[in-house]
Amino acid sequence: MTQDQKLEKTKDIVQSITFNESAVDVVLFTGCGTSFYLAIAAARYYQAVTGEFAIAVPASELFLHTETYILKNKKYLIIGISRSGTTSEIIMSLEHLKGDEKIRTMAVTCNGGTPMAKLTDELIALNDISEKSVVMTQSFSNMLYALQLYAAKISRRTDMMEQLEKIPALVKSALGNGKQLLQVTEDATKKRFIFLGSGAYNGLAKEATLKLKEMTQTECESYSNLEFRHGPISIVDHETVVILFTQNETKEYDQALIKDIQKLGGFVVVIGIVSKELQADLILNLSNQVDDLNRLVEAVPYFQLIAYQSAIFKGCNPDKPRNLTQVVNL
Ligand code: F1P
Repeated sequence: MTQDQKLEKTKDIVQSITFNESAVDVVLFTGCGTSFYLAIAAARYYQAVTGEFAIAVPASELFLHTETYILKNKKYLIIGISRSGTTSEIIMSLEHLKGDEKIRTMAVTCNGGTPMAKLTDELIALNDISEKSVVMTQSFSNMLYALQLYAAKISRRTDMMEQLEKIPALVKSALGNGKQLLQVTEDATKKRFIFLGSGAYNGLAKEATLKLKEMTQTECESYSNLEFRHGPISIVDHETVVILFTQNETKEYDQALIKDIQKLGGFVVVIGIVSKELQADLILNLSNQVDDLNRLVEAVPYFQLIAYQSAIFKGCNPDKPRNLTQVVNL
């Protein structure tokens, strides 16, 4: 609930760093779990803002299937993301790629003194973020925000930077909007949760399922919005809640999809800028002060609150998921 204050600090940290701007062919974002889902959102944002090719790869894949992702004749910037900076797969990937002169590396972490930070050429260290919970919440929003600021900064997109500067205040008000979600999180008849998001929001949809799984052990799924029609829609019934991130480019298609889901008995929650024509069971309107790409972090508290409120309602400890530790090591 205090993540807006940390976002202010994150903004200052990124703005104070002088980054290496030498050209590469590919920017590859990597991490595990929450940090991998963050990589998906960050890569899509980075490519849209800088115009440079960006991809996201799970850290385990990077050392297990290196040739599947790394081409020998191309230059890479590998951006490793990890709250702890000690997760095995991220360390193994960075160690595996170290010494290749066509690869430069950067770490984004909440602990600047860890092995990952020491392995990379550049570092964004958000040392103020010290989450006690096993589950990543403000570390996710802050590391994603840091990478958005980074992309806007190195591409000199002052238009993007001006919008990003509004995010801490917008996140503060989003954090105060949790009450509206209680009709979903305190309704025991709602048993199945699906999160839909496309483009950069696909990373958010994936992270939303992870939050709900970790905090409540509920089985849930995520898809790119229109992919949902190609099979998964067959599971929708009266016990299903679909949480859909809408954007300017998708709104027309989203409206039709929402109607189809409702016809099958599903309850639809929409998060985003919603036009008058768009109808859903619950609408969480984001601010129109910034565009879809820049308001990614403003959308984060809503799905974190869905998971948190559901955990409290079900009597689960949201900070200590079953079968999970703060750092996962092989
Ligand atoms: C990532 C991660 C999280 C998970 C749990 C354990 O760690 O696997 O996705 O929710 O907190 O750690 P990190 O590499 O970002 O520290």
